[in-house]
Amino acid sequence: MSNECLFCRIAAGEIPADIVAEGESWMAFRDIQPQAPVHLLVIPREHVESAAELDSNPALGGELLQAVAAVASQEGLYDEGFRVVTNVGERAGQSVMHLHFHVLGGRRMHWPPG
Ligand code: DGP
Repeated sequence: MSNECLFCRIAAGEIPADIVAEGESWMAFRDIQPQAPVHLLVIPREHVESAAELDSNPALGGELLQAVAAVASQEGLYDEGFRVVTNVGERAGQSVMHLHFHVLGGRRMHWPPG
């Protein structure tokens, strides 16, 4: 855990979040700046900077994607579809340097993204 890291502090319960589901290695909460009617963030409890680090931790990657599928189902997104995004690095739009998967749904999505 890093005291400097916002999502580490949310995972530790030091900063409140609207948590929708939790597992041993992960938690899912609502994004504070939602870009869709449903906008969740799925994060590992341990500090991992980005998806690039999953190269050396494929088991955690599997657990997080399983969590993504579970929370999407829980939020009722299966019928209409949903989008899963993870930004890697500042140039790709990552603003919080703790791995997170965005789970977006409840509206039509457009492609390509900006
Ligand atoms: P990204 O730009 O891909 O790193 O996404 C970071 C997301 O984190 C962004 O959509 C806004 C969200 N966010 C930032 N600060 C907070 C916070 O304190 N609480 C919650 N729930 N979400 C946050």
